[in-house]
Parts: sequence; C-alpha cells; structure tokens
Amino acid sequence: MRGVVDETGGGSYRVRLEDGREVEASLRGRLKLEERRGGKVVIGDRVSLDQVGEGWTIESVEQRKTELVRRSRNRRAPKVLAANLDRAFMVVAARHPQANPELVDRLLVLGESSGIRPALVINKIDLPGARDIAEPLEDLYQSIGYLVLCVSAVSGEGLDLLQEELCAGSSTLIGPSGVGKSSLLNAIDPELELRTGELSRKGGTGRHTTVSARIISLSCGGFVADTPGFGDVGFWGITLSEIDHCFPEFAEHMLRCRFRGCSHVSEPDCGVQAAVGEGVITATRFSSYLKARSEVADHSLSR
Ligand SMILES: Nc1nc2c(ncn2[C@@H]2O[C@H](COP(=O)(O)OP(=O)(O)OP(=O)(O)O)[C@@H](O)[C@H]2O)c(=O)[nH]1
Ligand SMILES: [Mg+2]
Ligand SMILES: [Zn+2]
Repeated sequence: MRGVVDETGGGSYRVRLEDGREVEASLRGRLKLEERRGGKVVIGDRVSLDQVGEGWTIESVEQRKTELVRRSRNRRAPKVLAANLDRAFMVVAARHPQANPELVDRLLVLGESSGIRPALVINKIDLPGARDIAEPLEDLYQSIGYLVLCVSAVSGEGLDLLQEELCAGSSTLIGPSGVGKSSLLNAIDPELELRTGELSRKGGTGRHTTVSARIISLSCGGFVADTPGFGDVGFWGITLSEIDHCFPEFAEHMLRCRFRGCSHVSEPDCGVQAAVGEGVITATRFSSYLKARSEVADHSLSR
C-alpha cells in the first residue's frame, strides 16, 4: 500500500493511504538507521507501507520530486520542511510583525532554490496602516511576475483567491511566526480549528504556536501544509552558480553580461548591474542578491 506522510513526531508517522484512510505508522529498522544519518522522512514524502497485524510499517520512501529545505538555526545542517509539494505560499504580515523586502526576498529565494514556484501572501491587511506597507510590496513583487495576494484572516479580504489556489493541489504556507498562517487556514476552512497564537506585546513577535508541520486535507480537496514559523531564513544547498536564478527578473539582463558565469558583483559590462543602474532592477532586490550570494559563498567555503 502506498501513501503520503501527513505528520511526523516522536517516531510516529501519520500517513494518508491511497484509499483515503489515515493511519499511524512506524519506520522499518533500516529507515530508522538512515534517519539517524540525517535522511529524515518528512511531510509530503511518498512511502510504501506494509500492514503487520494491526500496525503499519513504512518500508520505503520514494525519491523526492521537490524539497523545501533551509539551514537549521545555529547548525550547519539542512532542515527539510516538506517534500513533493506543488506550490509554496510565502506568508508575511503587513504589520505585527511588519514585513520588509529583505524578509520577502529571503523567503522567495528559499522557494526558488527548492524548485517550487513561490507566491507571496501579505496578511493582516485589515490593520490600520497596513495598506501603506502592503501596496509597495505588492507592486514590486507583481512587477517581477510573482502572484501576490493581500489578505486578511480577520476581515476575509482576498481569501476567495487564496482558497482557490490552496484547493487546486498540494501546497504549503511558510513564513515567520505570528504572521497568521494557521489563522488563514482556519478562516478558509473553519472546521479545522487549528491552534493560533497571541502576539507577545513587546516587540510584536510571534510565539511559535504551531510546533510541528502537518499536511491538512481541506474539505475542497486540496492539501496544505501548516508549518511552524521560524525566525531566520537560512539557505541550504544553493550553489554560487544558481543563486542568480533565484531572482527571476535578472534572467533577461544576464544575457547581456560580457562574461559567462558573471557574478554580477564587479565584472565589467554586466547586464544585471546596468539594469540596476537604470532602475529596471530594484535596488533592494540587488542588495538581497549580494547578501544571499555572500552567504552562499561563506557556506561553500566552510563545508
Ligand atoms: N488583525 C489581524 N490579526 C491576525 C490576522 N491573522 C492572524 N492574526 C493574529 O495573529 C496572531 C498569530 O496568528 P497565527 O495564525 O497563530 O500565526 P502563525 O503564522 O500560524 O504563527 P506560528 O504558528 O507561530 O508560526 C494571532 O493572534 C491571530 O489572531 C489578520 O488577518 N488580521
Ligand atoms: Mg501557526
Ligand atoms: Zn553580470
């Protein structure tokens, strides 16, 4: 029997079987050993299972088509967030906590580098002053070609479009703690009753209300992973030669670079730098590129 891992925790795996049943399963010994070497089974993994008496055992894990992976905090190790998802919705809040282009760029790079086309969701558009923050972000990222949804889990604004997107396949919500990922899912599907948090008064940062990632079956037929928020977005597995491809609007300008493999940092006759000079590529995007590039360079040296 085959299935998809919906939730993991404490050595137990919740698997949605092909016939629609949800079962708890454990790992076969060989896989446990692989887990200890860092090859974790994550949500979205497609697995084959055997029924042993009343219980289920995961016998094998299929090769992943995509994986969302970031560097885990304070550790030189990858953390795979989810596998085999069609779409990633990067969620930020217009206010509380307030979004900025640097954060958005890091989230988008994470999506691009994982091979999953990211979209941007700007939540809490109901809050006073939120529109002044959200609109420039919406303009910028739409102009680059990203789908941008300005929404509110409280007022319901923009939720019909988000719902349509989430119902269309398997996706995930990714973003800092407290931006309202779980609240959005509750607003779209009230039967879910996911736990949502209070914002701590000081600093307006979230409190990591969602503690483990899990894939939720929406009543409309879609599958969406609600994931715990994180503080820093660390990159993992991006090579220097592909980092510029994580900024899709650079592509047409890269064609004008004199040198193949131009890093767009200091080479002469660089199409990307020219486009920045002309204001065609936004300065904040280019500075996010430089920062991401130097981070990736540091990591490839230290590994
Ligand atoms: N005003 C307003 N508040 C919201 C909105 N969405 C969520 N909130 C509030 O923001 C806080 C955090 O919401 P959560 O849904 O727990 O945030 P989360 O992104 O799931 O956070 P983690 O699980 O910690 O990653 C809660 O107090 C929500 O009530 C919104 O659209 N507008
Ligand atoms: Mg949550
Ligand atoms: Zn260049």
